[in-house]
Amino acid sequence: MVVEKGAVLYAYWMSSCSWRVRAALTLKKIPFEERSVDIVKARNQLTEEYRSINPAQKVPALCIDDAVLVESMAIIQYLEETRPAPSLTPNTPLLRARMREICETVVAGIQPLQNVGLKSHFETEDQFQKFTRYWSERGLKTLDDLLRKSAGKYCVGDQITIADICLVPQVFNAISRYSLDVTKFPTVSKLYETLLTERVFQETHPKSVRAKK
Ligand SMILES: N[C@@H](CCC(=O)N[C@@H](CS)C(=O)NCC(=O)O)C(=O)O
Repeated sequence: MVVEKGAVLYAYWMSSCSWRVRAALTLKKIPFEERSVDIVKARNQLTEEYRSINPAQKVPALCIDDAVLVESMAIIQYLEETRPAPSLTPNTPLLRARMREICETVVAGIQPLQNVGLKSHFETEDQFQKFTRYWSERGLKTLDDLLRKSAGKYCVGDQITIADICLVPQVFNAISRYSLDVTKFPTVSKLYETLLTERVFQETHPKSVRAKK
């Protein structure tokens, strides 16, 4: 049995990668304290102090079991292996592959291309928005096609998996930060609406995090 010694999550309320880990911790009922790293205004991720926590100077980072872990998917995988219940992974190789297709599409195909850290590399806000909206829409279209093959009540069948943990924060970003019309992607849209009613996504929603501050 793992004895919990108070996990600390370094995160930002609006960060989709932070939301992934917050949701995994919540689903697995692991108590944690969230410490805010302001990645937008104060840009605290760029300090040397934070660099000693996460060499990539990004959120999230999780201190747990006397270790500091970075990269949201590595963190979630660690939690899956050390705290297997409830499982966030389907029980057949094919469904696991379906889950990973969805995760990769979000984690590698969308999120890095809309990350706030890219902004300063564009001459205007307009150019950044155009770039980011293009890649977000293209990724959402991919997700819609993939999800038509895998979805039940949730992204992969009827069990909440890591795919759902990746999907919800990304769709939230698409709507709230980039004003995309996600109803153009009906399967994504329907799943998102269903998932938002789940307690885990209500409790870990950026608005709930902000309200607690
Ligand atoms: N692959 C990383 C991506 C981390 C990442 O891009 N985090 C964003 C917030 S979602 C961030 O900290 N951006 C600030 C920056 O790049 O300066 C993960 O999944 O943890």
